[in-house]
Amino acid sequence: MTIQSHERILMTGAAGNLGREMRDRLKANCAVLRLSDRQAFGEARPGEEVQLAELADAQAVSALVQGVDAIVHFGGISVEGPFDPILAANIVGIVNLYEAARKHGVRRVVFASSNHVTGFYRQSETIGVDAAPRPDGFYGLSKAFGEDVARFYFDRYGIETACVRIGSSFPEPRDRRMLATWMSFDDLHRLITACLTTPVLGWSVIYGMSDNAVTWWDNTGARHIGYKPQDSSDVFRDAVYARTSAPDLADPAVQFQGGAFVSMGPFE
Ligand code: 15L
Repeated sequence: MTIQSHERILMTGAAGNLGREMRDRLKANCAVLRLSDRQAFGEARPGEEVQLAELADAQAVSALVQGVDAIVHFGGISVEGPFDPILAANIVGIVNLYEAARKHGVRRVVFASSNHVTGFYRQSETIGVDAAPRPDGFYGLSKAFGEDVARFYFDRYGIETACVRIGSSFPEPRDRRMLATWMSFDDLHRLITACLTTPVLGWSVIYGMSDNAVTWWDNTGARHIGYKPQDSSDVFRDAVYARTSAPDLADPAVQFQGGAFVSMGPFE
């Protein structure tokens, strides 16, 4: 059962892959779900508000955050690419979001961080939630910055954040790497619900993954969040092996946890 813990939750990135999946699920967590993205994505449905905003626009973000009591932040750029758009949406954007949260008294944020914060750890390693960042590109760097911004706003202003280092949240694992990194949409919603409802969140890091037999991440240090995955990539394993070839161990995408992201770019 999902606990309706909040009156009004803001979800940014509502038109993105995960935003679209979480839209209906998150309605169980609040009386009103405020949805935002940078471009129009349709009308509000019952129980929703729609408010568009560019994350780099501080005034628009302030108006967006006014009146909500928690934020689920999926907005911004979610893949590796050139620095300038990442600077605007993920770096300026995250500061704008926390400044708005401070001004309007928002107490809790669920930040969609990414496994690319630690993408340069090896696939033969298991790391915990306290592993030092080893970003694998501009995107991973921007998420590491976002985690630091969240930590500063907790230390200075007491705004609690879960930095969810999401693995690969797709309908099913697309390749052998994702057997380790996969998280079902329902588990993502369970994890967000846990972050929104645990009594004391503080500033926390947790890896967003299902209960996969092969894993590179140990969430033991985030047990206070109370996330219990109920799905597993294991049911897809035979099919994934059947349609993919054996990994080339000399390929950086196979050596490092970030997969193909570790060798994207340079972009000019
Ligand atoms: C991410 O952070 C991306 O948003 C997503 O599209 C996937 O590429 C995922 O990481 C992954 O590492 O599989």
